[in-house]
Amino acid sequence: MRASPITGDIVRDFAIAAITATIVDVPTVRKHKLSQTSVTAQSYVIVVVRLANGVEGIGEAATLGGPRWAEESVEAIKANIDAYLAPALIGSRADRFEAAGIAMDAAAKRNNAAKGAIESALFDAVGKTLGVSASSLLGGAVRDSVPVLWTLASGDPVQEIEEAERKLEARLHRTFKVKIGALAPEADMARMRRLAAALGDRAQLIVDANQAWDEMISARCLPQLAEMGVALVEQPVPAWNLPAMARLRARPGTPPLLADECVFDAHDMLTVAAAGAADAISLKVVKHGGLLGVRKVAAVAEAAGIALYGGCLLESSIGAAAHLQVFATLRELFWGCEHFGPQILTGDLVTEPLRFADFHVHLPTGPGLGVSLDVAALRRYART
Ligand code: MUC
Ligand code: MG
Repeated sequence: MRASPITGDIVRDFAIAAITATIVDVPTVRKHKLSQTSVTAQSYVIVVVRLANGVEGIGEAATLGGPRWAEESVEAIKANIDAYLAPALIGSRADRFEAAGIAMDAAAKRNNAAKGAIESALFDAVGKTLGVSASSLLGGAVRDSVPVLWTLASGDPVQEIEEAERKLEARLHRTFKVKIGALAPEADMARMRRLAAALGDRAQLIVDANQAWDEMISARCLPQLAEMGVALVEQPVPAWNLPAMARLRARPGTPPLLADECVFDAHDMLTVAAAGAADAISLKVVKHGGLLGVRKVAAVAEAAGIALYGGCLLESSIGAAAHLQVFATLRELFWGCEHFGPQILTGDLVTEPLRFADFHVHLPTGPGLGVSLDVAALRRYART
């Protein structure tokens, strides 16, 4: 890191000197099962951007079950960063975030998780150079912590009730998102009834079907979920079926619907809003291509009166910190967030893990993303 001989400050030379991408695999504490995939480890691409002044910034691209939650896999993310996105940015200024986005969009269509990891690392490197948080570069924080939920996804209600009780006892989580759609609908309804009976008076329950149901199943099951007190239903039908989302929302007895896989960018958000297809939107760096993209999607949603939900893809503390830096700047974040990722991993990739307490996850206070890479952990989990 080059310091000025006069002021001692880090030289504000924001030129991007190098970008590296490393695939890592971190085991999870238990199997995590969604409707269309199941994992026992989380794979990420960890990006390190080094500036000409020697400062290094970090970012993370998360995936969930390879290219099965969405189309990006860590293998493709690393390949496209190395071959297309990094070469498009070397030599340009890291503090010109929108210009970096223009250059990345010219180099590759979509690839939003890859772009999001790089942009996060730019915010981290510039923040660390200037000694300010990424949130202060994004309009400034309006909150220092965010309510954080936990996801129940073993598929076994006995284990899930035990897990939830432990989280409640430890005052870590009191909203639980249940992954449904892998079982037959009737089996999922029976599972939800057991969870609601055991937890309903002490915790809030929401569900995520990850596109598994069709409109007919949804019309049959959504009123049942409402009767159980389920507060929010995420992406019950396939991402393409916005008319079904709108028709389901219009049916009496439907809980509020949360859009996830049907909104990747601000244009999708406008289309969903115009179709009346959602009550809330799950914001994610992997979908929106970075912190600036999250704010753009949030702005369209706010204009349409659609509530904000801080989404995740089971990121480690690196990706979770990136999300918290931008979530902290949103005036409203009605549904809190789901950045429980660091808690489901058997290890982490930062020197100081995020703080989870009083049912909230707390915004790290350091410069940039507020976290620092644990280089030994990166080596430990790197895919050889
Ligand atoms: C999703 O679809 O929301 C978020 C939490 C979780 O368990 O899965 C992710 C992806
Ligand atoms: Mg989802």
